[in-house]
Amino acid sequence: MHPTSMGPRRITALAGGIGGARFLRGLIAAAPEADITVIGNTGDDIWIHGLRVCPDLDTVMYTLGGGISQERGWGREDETFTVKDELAAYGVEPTWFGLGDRDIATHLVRTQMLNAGYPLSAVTEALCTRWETGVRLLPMTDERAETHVVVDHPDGGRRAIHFQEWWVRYQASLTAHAIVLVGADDAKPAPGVVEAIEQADVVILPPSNPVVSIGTILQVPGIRESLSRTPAPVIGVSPIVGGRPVRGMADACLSAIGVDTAAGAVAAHYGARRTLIPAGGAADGILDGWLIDTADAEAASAVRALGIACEVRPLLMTDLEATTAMASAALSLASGLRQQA
Ligand code: FO1
Repeated sequence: MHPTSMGPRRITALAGGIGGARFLRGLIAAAPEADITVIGNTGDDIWIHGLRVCPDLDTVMYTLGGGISQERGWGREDETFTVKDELAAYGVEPTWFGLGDRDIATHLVRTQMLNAGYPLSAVTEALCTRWETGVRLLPMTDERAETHVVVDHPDGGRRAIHFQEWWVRYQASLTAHAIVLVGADDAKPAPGVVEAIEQADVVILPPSNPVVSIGTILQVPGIRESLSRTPAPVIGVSPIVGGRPVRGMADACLSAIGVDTAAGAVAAHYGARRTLIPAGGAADGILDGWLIDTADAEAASAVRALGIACEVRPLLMTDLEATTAMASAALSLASGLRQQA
């Protein structure tokens, strides 16, 4: 820990898509001098029309680079869908996943570089050069590992479909019996990921989907272990406010793994890194601190009883100022814990 007068120098955040990216804008504003590394979820990645699409990496890149579509939260601002319409005119499937014309340029560059043998981490670094995101964006792994969801399929029978088909085509309306990261066993953390976690002054879990974003990153062998080892405080921000997900369909994902859609339940699911309960034995969780919204204040004591420090703060990212306050609260909770250590 080499704290500058203004706080931590090295911050590492695990991030998914839209909620995580929005939080990162506040984190940058709250710690402008810090070096921020973002470990991005790649379980959502998919081959579409021969192009490799990395939705969560692109959402972070576009959001921090100022190119995101504000109303969609994904894809580009000022977007057109001429190619998508032309593909549909040819009757080419899938038509349920729309690639914008500007967005396609990103996927063309990525696909060309991957075909030339560059690892996804090098591709991501190259793409981010244009966007000047202000952070170092690392994929969780350079290997292919994609989230699939086991559903009762409309055509009958139970089968695994790609996360994007479940999320976009079916709007997560099909009951998810299991959510599986296909390829996880052969995946390893991308270059720099373990170091970014173990050499951080603070590790942050933004309010991303705890199952298909944060949970997916934790399934890459070695990443959860790094979180248990790092000397940095690990602080999470609840994605559940007032018993409901702030956006997206985290409730459909949480019920798939038998976790209640509640701020305290998600903290218990992540688990305490160091339990304060003497009889608790060795904790194998990842959290030292947890931010919950004022609407869930009654959950604070149960979270603390798990051995996780808990602060109650407004957690709705209504604007940059609100998000910056959330990030500052996470950083001050971390510095408080470091002083205790
Ligand atoms: N989400 C949709 O609901 N409909 C789409 O057609 C769609 C296309 C799309 C294209 C590129 C991209 O990066 C994201 C896209 N998304 C779309 C969002 C995507 O499903 C989500 O951003 C993540 O996978 C979940 O966080």
